[in-house]
Amino acid sequence: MRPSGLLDYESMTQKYYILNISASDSGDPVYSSYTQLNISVTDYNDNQPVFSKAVYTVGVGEDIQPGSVIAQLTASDADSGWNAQVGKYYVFVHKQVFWVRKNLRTPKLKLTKTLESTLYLQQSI
Ligand SMILES: [Ca+2]
Ligand SMILES: [Ca+2]
Repeated sequence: MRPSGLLDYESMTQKYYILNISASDSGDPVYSSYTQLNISVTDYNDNQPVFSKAVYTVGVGEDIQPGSVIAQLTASDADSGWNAQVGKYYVFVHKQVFWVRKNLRTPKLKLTKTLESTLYLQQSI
């Protein structure tokens, strides 16, 4: 969800501003003072991780062994810092058979059990 506002951190080329501000009284003579205001724009988590493909399609032989890598998945996030860290991946269906190793930059979908017949896996995101 994007916050209402005019700033978009990802498209801003300048993320730091220095303002010189003065304050003057209305007396006679006029006295003034000055200060500096440093403004840094910080990132808001307004982008979701996006996989490199909408659909991954792989074929594996029936003799594939548990622990074998079936697919390598890549998701990236347009935000910055922790807001862009993609640290968790889940398999929503067949999670007893497949698992994605967590906390990896390029997670791999692995097999946990022996398949009894040729498997044609199609993972939709
Ligand atoms: Ca994000
Ligand atoms: Ca952002």
